[in-house]
Amino acid sequence: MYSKIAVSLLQLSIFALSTSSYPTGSPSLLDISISEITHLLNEGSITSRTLVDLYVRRTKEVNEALHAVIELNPDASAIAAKLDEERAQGHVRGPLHGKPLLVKDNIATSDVTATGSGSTCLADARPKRDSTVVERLRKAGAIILGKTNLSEFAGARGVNPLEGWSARGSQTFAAYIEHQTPCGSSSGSGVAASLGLAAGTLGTDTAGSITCPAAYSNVVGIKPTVGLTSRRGTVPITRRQDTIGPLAQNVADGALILEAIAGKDASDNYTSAQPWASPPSYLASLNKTALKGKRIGVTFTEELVGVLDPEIARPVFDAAVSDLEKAGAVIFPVPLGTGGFALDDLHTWIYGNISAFVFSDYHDNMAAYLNDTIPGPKDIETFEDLYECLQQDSAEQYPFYDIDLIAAAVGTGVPADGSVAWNGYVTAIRLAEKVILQPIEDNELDALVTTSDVAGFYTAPLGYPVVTVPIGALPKGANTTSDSTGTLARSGPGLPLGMSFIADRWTEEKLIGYAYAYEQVSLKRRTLTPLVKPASDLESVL
Ligand SMILES: *[C@@H]1O[C@H](CO)[C@@H](O)[C@H](O)[C@H]1NC(C)=O
Ligand SMILES: *[C@@H]1O[C@H](CO)[C@@H](O)[C@H](O)[C@H]1NC(C)=O
Ligand SMILES: *[C@@H]1O[C@H](CO)[C@@H](O)[C@H](O)[C@H]1NC(C)=O
Ligand SMILES: *[C@@H]1O[C@H](CO)[C@@H](O)[C@H](O)[C@H]1NC(C)=O
Ligand SMILES: CC(=O)N[C@H]1CO[C@H](CO)[C@@H](O)[C@@H]1O
Repeated sequence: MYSKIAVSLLQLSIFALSTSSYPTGSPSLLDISISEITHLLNEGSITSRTLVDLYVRRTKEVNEALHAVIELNPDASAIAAKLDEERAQGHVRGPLHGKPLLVKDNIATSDVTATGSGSTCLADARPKRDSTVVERLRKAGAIILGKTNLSEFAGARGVNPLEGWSARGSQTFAAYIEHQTPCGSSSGSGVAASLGLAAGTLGTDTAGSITCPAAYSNVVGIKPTVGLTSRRGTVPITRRQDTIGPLAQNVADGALILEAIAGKDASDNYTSAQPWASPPSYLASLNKTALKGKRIGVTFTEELVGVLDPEIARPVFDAAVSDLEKAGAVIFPVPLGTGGFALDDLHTWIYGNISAFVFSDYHDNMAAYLNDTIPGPKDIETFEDLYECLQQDSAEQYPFYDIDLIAAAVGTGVPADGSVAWNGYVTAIRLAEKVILQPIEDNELDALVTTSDVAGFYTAPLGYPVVTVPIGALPKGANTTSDSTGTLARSGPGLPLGMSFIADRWTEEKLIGYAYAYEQVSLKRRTLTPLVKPASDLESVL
């Protein structure tokens, strides 16, 4: 749920910071945009079946090393053939027609793949129907290729499981430094988007789970306003904060996927808060001049950089700020708001107040999710059944990996609709408003820009949207650090960095525009080369 920050030294990994190794000439799935794929499909150079075949091959080439994908849908090829047929007959459903996408393992599908949120126990319970977001993607012509790995239960299983680890998919690694943390919890979605294992992916976010993995995997992540995308059929933590959004190679692809999944849904009443009859077009936001004259607050304070060495990281952020200026933004260096308190205290209090409602919400929201599933041989009908199974199923590796957060939810005596939960929620919002909203209001900002870790945490209770874009990587000389078990490198030269655009609820339209304008000036994604990347590519079929 929260990215854990621990510092310890790992053996120095040797690698070279490379300049661009992005393919020139023949297009590559590492780099191609969805609209370029559309062009190839329309001119008949490739088919969706070919694409499915390529993405499957690419996944197999890297998955043993990175564990980004949990399960592939064996029917994807047949679905692609049907969509190829539709295209041949002149019926194109829209820009996602025939595009293979991967979704996080906590997003329900009623196809042959399981939905487990990384848990072998939960995977046994079969969703009765597709989640709303998957329904929308299929209607738009997308092919659901399979499920991506994640931090089990989106980080809400226990305290010691590492980010990107799940019983169903094992440890996800990101591709840019050796044994790199993918961050969590949409770990596999970030890695898969980055390596072109699909044309794009879906992730979910409760407190940074799209924002952080996007940054660590050198991709764009859009965390929508809570209520812009329906959560029906997605494994919950708390509906007050859960949201579903895309991770993609570029802002335009993210906008395209978001446009397909956004909208009202009678089965998720948070979506009724949308201030329009239907959401605006996010493709229409893609305007290179979107930042011109816009007041952008930037805040890159020391604690924002977490385990990263501030002195080493700062030039990367400074260069990003210069690019914002190049794109026409008026820059205001602003600190995060503190309302006169220490930021550390605010962090602790927000965390504490979220804890006052998150477990009771988890308890109730999970019961509602399980109501829409059909129990399998493990007979999981209730959250309590799940809790029992987690302790007994050896694949879950309990007690080596704890289940403390599930235990807290199962054992909560706090009613989700009672005053303790409500008070915690309202207090968390008020505190987070001091940090994020205050500097926006005081400086009349169009958006606030900060590091992805900070953006993920402080926007969580507010339900604010966050758009994250690659800005480069930690340079040579950065310390290599790992988690306390030495499993995941959390910092080191070549670690991708992202920056996040934040504003009030329902402002995706402008944030996507700003992110796009910055991206077009900076084009940082292409300056990083993954250490592990798939070999199969379009040149073999074009
Ligand atoms: C929203 O939906 C949930 C679950 O379907 C329900 O418990 C809650 O009462 C609804 N709230 C409103 C304001 O309708
Ligand atoms: C892009 O934004 C500018 C304002 O910054 C506006 O004048 C222009 O019409 C927009 N272009 C498109 C294609 O929407
Ligand atoms: C909630 O926030 C208040 C400050 O507004 C703080 O005093 C309190 O300790 C926090 N609650 C928890 C459970 O951390
Ligand atoms: C790397 O870590 C060491 C030991 O913690 C510290 O002394 C040093 O300043 C760090 N290097 C940089 C570049 O920050
Ligand atoms: C598609 C794929 O490779 N899935 C693998 C994910 O990881 C688990 C655990 O290592 C394997 O059993 C799956 O085959």
